[in-house]
Amino acid sequence: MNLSRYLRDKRKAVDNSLKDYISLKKKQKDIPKQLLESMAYSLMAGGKRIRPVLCIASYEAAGGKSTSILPIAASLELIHTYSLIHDDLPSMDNDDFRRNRPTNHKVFGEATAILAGDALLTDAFNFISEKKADPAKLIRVIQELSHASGPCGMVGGQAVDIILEGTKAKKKDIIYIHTHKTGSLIRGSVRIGAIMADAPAVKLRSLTEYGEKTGLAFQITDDILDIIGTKEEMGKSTGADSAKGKNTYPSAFGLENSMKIAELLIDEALDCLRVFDKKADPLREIARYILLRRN
Ligand code: GRG
Repeated sequence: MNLSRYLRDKRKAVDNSLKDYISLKKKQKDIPKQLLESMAYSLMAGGKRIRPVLCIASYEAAGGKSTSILPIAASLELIHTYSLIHDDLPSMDNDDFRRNRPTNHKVFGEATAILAGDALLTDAFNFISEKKADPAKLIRVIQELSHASGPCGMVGGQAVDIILEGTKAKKKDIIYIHTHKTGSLIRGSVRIGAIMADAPAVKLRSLTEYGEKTGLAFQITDDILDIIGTKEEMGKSTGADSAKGKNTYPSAFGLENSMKIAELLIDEALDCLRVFDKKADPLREIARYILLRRN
């Protein structure tokens, strides 16, 4: 299969769904103009759309056939974009540059940036609830997404990351940070695709493990790219982790070892897919791409 074509097509489909979302918001006259501009500024700033693409690929691997997964997949990008806006705030990572443009608070001010993040977070659930599908299944999806992004997931990981910044964290804490801050939403994206496709329990388990392993590998490669990548490739400032005293895989395990750990995780992720047929090829290729990515 041709991964570049697959990624391009799925990203386009996700972008169209996000454009529809923004158009719908523009028709809702009671949303303050500046708030909506701030939401759209970050949401439509590009980005790899890797979480929605993983959700779609998992849906297809589990036998899902239509494009009906799209609004649900796109809702993952609303959550992810909110997390980036908040992560960049002065009280968090204090970053000036993201997705090749000034960060949201640099353009709209801190208060509006916080509110734009809040709006995207809450609207993600609204977006899902509007979908015409089996209500019981949608409730499962909402549970997955709130678990993945809330205090047991992404927010929990971010909290420990911030609390331990500037200290030498134990390896187990770094693993907690990475599996929660980044891994949880990636795991959730894969699981949501599988749930929407009615995957049987054994396949859901394999896909969950695939999501856990690729999710951790994704954050390890992010840490590595912060050292070896360039600002142009990453669309954000690099070298920031060590300047801020962040606890990263390279800081705890060394750069070369971190690369080896990421490779091992990807091998294991591929192994989780052995019971799947060709329909899981996009998931296989995305796992390999995580190791080779430059942004
Ligand atoms: C609750 C106040 C409050 C804040 C939450 C949870 C959180 C803030 C932030 C954590 C999420 C975070 C920024 C994790 C880092 C993960 C990461 C690798 C981000 C970059 O993702 P990519 O590479 O980015 O997918 P693009 O731009 O391609 O979408």
